[in-house]
Amino acid sequence: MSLIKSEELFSKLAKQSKASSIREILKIIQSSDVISLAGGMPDPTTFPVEEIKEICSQILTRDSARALQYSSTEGLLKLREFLFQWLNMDAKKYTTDNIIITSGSQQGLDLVSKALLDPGDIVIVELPSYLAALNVFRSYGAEMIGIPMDSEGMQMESLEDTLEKITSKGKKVKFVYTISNFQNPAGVTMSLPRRKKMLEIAQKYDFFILEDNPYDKLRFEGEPIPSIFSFDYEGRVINLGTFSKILCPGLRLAWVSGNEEIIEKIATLKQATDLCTTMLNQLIASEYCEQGYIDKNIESNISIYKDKRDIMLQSLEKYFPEGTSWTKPNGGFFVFVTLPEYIDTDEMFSDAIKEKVAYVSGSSFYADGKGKNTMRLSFCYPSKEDIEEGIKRLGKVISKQIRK
Ligand code: PMP
Ligand code: G9A
Repeated sequence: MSLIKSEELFSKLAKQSKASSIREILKIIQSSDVISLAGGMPDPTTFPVEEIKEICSQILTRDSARALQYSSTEGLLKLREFLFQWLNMDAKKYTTDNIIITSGSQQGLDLVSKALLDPGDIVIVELPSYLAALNVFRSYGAEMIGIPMDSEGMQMESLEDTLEKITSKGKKVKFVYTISNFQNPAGVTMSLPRRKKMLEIAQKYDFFILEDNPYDKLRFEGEPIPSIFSFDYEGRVINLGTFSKILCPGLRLAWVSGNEEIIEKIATLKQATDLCTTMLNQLIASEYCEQGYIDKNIESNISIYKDKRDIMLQSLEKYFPEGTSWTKPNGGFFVFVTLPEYIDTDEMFSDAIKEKVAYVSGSSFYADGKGKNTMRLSFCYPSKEDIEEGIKRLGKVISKQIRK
């Protein structure tokens, strides 16, 4: 217990910050026998432990002075060069100066927000959206306006209507935040026409697009769709990518790509946050990629997660009662479930825990506080057996709530 009244001395930013409900759930269910369909944690069997051990030992034998030293704020050039090639960044538009390495995409979200947002600024988000991003925007005092989605992603007519209303009040939007592939939490992918339309709208109303793309390489079927970043020619799109879902999140390695001004500003702001991303981890990832492992790892991840997605969808069909529906993702980690309007998934959570199964209730993902009858289910972490058993238990919990 502390004697100082810390609350009274907290900054406005700290007072308006909110703990992530995912992280809170993780605390509750850690080391218990609850089957967690909650956190979007990668399956640890996808972590290439042996390769990392070997690479780590090579680096520490060969290059320890550099590996254990500070690095540049922008990040290891070799890693940025690899990413430039690997992501097929257009050399007519960009150089490696258009990429900065960050300590996770979560830091990218924070630094972009720090660079662009003043209290009261408007950010447009998808309904629903990644709750830890919403928490960042909220902490910088942003006003968030949500736009509904359907199976093709954010609805562009609704976006335009909202922008007309905002503009007619003499206000402006700073950026639209979108997770264009296998969205967290909805599992939905934005179609190509919508991506093009979003860029057109951004040009018309003059705002940035923040495209967060952690799951794009985890496509189980169908053709990849070009990112909005790839057909932007004005430096209007800021793209976030991460090694968390394709290598391992423990390295805390990600990147932001964008126009030179924004990348330089992010570098300045990052200096105040952590000076630089850890050099050892950057060297590990760089070596791992250079030795040709990353694509093979992604291939094997896809096969593991696809099987788990299939089990989850089959189990939902088998165990969930009539009146429930869910998205069918072609990649990523998440399925989003809609229950009848009268069921509140926040209230139902304690029943689920009694049955030893956890999910994330949907309302945390809705900037407008709605979505009370929805929930996010992750198929990434639990074993296939636990996915089936977890869905069976959850089906029982929901069935008890269904009005006949
Ligand atoms: N954005 C989205 C949409 C995510 O789902 C996540 C992780 N769940 C992140 C950002 C943060 O990822 P990282 O581990 O790179 O910080
Ligand atoms: O907070 C974490 O551990 C990352 C997971 C994100 C998610 O579940 O969306």
